Amino acid sequence: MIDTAELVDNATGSQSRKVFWDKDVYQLELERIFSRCWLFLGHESSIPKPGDFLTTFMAEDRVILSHQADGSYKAFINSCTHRGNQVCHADSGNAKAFVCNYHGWVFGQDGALVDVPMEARCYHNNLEKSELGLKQVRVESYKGFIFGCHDPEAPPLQEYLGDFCWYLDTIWGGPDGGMELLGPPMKSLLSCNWKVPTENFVGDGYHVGWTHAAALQMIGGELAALSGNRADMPFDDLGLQFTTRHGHGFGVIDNAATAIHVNREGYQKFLEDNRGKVREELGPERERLYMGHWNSSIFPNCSFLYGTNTFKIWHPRGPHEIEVWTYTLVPRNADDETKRSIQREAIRSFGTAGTLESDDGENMSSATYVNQGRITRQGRLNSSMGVQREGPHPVYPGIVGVSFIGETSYRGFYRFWQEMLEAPDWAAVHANDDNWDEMWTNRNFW
Ligand code: UNU
Ligand code: FES
Ligand code: FE
Repeated sequence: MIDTAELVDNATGSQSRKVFWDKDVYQLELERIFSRCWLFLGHESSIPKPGDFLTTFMAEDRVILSHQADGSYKAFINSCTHRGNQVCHADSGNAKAFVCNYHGWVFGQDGALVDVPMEARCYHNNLEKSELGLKQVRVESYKGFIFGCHDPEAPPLQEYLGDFCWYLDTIWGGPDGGMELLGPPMKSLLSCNWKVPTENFVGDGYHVGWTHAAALQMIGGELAALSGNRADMPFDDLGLQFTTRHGHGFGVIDNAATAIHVNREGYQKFLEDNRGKVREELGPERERLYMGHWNSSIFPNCSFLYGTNTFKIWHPRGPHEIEVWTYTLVPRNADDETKRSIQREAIRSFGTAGTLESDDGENMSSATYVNQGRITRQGRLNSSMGVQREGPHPVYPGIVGVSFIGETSYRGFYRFWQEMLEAPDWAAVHANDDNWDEMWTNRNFW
C-alpha cells in the first residue's frame, strides 16, 4: 500500500523521493492521473483537413487523433479490437480508413469497424461490428490545442484548464491571433521520471542561471545577467510565479520573451506591433505577460516556454524513462520567415540536441537515477523556496509567488498531484474546489 500522505508535505514544501522512483507510485499515477486528466494530443494546425490524422500517446497508450468529415476531431485507442495489433503505424497522414496489418479489419476515420475480410463466409453473420469499433477517447480543444481524456466524469477541458485560461488567453488565442504548433515533433528518449522535466518547466527559475550559465553567457542579451547567479542579477525584478487550481502554472521573466533568440528582430517586432492590442483588450497585467518569457507546465505532462517557444510532451515510459516530443509554438499571424526563424531558434536552444536542452537532460537523468540507492531514496526532496512570500493576488488568478526564482508553482503542482492520487473520483476533487488554496496561509501578501 502506498501512503500518499507521506509523499508530499505541502506546509514545508517537500516530497518523498518515491515520487521519482517507486513502481507502485507510477502505477497509481497511470490509474489516477493519466486515466483521469486531460492530456495534450495535438494542434489543429497539424491536421487541418478532413481525413488528416496523427498518432500519439496518452501516457503509454497509443492513440489516433483524426479530423472528421464534419470538421470535428475524434481520438481512439490505436489497437485492433480483433487480436490487439497496433492499427496505424504512421506518425501522421491522410486516410479514408485505417486497415489493420494482421487480418485486415478496416476502421473508419471515426474508429468504427466498417469492414471485415470474408465476414459472411467466416463469421456467418455472428460478428457484432457495431460493438467492435476502436475504443473512443473524449476529445475537446481550447484555442486550437486538442486534448483527450478517458474519464467521462472529468470536467470539460475549459474547466480543467480553469484559472489558467486567463493566462493562456494572452497567447494561445489572444488579440495577436493566437498560436499554432510547427511539427513534426522531434522525438527522443531520456532516462528520467516524467515529473522531473514537468516540475522544471512549471517553476524552476532557480536552475536557469546555474545549469545554463555557459549557454546564457554565449547567447548574451538580458539573461546573461543571470549567468552564474552574478551578484548584479536583478533578483527582485525578475517577474512572478503562478499556480492554479489543477496544478498548471508558470514563471514569467519580464521583458524577456525573445531573450534566448540570437536573431530576434522579426519576432520582437511582431510582439511590439501587437502589445498595444493586448493592453487594450486584456489590460496592462497581461500586456506584461505578453512581453515576458514563460516557463510553464500544463498538468500533468505538457510543458512550453513562451518566447523561446519550445512545446513539449513528456510521455512516460515506466517510472524511470520518458519519450520527449518537441514541437515549436509560433504566432499564427507572423509571416512565414518569422515563423521559420522562431523554429530555428527554438530547435537550437531546446530541440533534442539544443544547447539548453542538453544542459538540462543530464540533471534530469541523474536526479532520477540516484534514487536507485536504497538509503538515498529514503530521503526527501525540498521545494520550500518562497514559502509565505506568495498568496492570492487582486488581479492575477490562482496563487502568485514573488519572483520567477521561487518554488510556488512546484508546490501547486505537487499539491494537485497528491490530490489526484488520493481522490477516488472527480466528485471528490470538486469537493475541494472552494478550499484548494488554503495551504497558502499568507492571504494578504499582495
Ligand atoms: O531552462 C528553462 N526552463 C528556462 C530557460 C526557463 C526560463 C528561461 C530560460
Ligand atoms: Fe538543486 Fe542539486 S542544487 S538539485
Ligand atoms: Fe533548463
